[in-house]
Amino acid sequence: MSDKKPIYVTQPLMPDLQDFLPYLEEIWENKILTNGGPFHQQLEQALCDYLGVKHICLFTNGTLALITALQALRITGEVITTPYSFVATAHSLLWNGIKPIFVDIDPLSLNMDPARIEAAITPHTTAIMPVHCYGRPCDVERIEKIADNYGLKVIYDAAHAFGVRHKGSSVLNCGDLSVLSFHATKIFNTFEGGAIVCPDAKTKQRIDHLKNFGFVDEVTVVAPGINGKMSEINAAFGLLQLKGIDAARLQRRAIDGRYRERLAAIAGIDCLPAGEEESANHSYFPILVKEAYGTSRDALFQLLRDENIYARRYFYPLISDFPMYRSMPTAAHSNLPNALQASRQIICLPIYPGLDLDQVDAICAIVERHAQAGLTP
Ligand code: T4K
Repeated sequence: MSDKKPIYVTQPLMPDLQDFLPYLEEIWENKILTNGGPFHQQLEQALCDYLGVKHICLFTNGTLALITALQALRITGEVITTPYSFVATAHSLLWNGIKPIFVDIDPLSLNMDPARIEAAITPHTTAIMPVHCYGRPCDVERIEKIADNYGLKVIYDAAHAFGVRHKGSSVLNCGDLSVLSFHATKIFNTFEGGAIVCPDAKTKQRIDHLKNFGFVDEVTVVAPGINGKMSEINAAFGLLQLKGIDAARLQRRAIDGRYRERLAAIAGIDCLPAGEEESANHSYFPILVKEAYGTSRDALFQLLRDENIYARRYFYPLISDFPMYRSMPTAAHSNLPNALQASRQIICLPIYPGLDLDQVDAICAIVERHAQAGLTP
């Protein structure tokens, strides 16, 4: 075990504490803590402006936002989704009594393979829930075409896709709804938090009712809603955090570039193809550890840990391998060969503002040292 300071897969962007105090003083002064207070309203507007979207509904976390997005569009029956994601994607379906139908991913983008969607459609299918994995846009055009042809809704799990653009516009404008996470591990965080991006005021209104128990006014409840409201303290933190987001993205970009440069020559270590510089958010730095590397993925993962580098295997195991999913016919490994392979090869290396390039070099040196080392357990 190394005595070096641990390096985690990510660390949250933390503004200067002094800069947060005026926000806290204002909350203490006006005593509005939640229920759509002034900071909540300001953050909604600021995010619409920053992201280039029309309407946004803030939530306590991304998972409740996913659950509510499905409620908002009255999705039932079966939903086609990816097994290669964080469990919250499929859990949001189960919480709505919806059956997830897993389809395989594309081996290059690691996003849902649109070529697999049509074969998975049944008379019970009502929607598609793809994930912009690592913030890399799905094949939104092909997904939209299929959804239009079959009359299906599309809800993007865009938990990783804060600020990502596609063909000149926010990727969050694709599909019927997009769901963001503002968890501590995300590039933009509100400690905990999330949001639904929606295209029109009417849908926003329905979502706002749903996240507030279904209340329309003091005496009218129109739906069995939930309590999903973001508090003022979280919203205030978001407003402050937004001021540093562009600088943080530039730092992430530099780290991404350095990894690519340093890892390029190592046989058996594949970086995912670089996204368009200006439109990517560099929220993760995934590598695939292939056979030619000579050391197995799990051995490299452990070797990094031994040096206090806490890389993560996002996403291993596959969602479809967890007990509540694995007996489903579409969870069979034979149905998901690309997802299975990626989950066995993936490591996400540390990337966050504040990780300096010397540390990136040190991580790359470890990866380099064990190339062809024959340490496969
Ligand atoms: N959909 C997708 C595709 C998602 O990735 C997620 C969340 C969701 C939906 C659901 O959104 P939320 O309901 O969470 O808003 C983390 C996060 O807990 C989770 O939010 C995230 N995806 C997932 C990909 O990663 P863990 O189990 O890896 O978290 P944890 O606590 O091990 O943190 C990883 C590292 O980050 C730590 O080693 C150190 C650092 N860290 C973490 C926290 C929580 C900090 O430095 N400070 C912190 O406060 O799941």
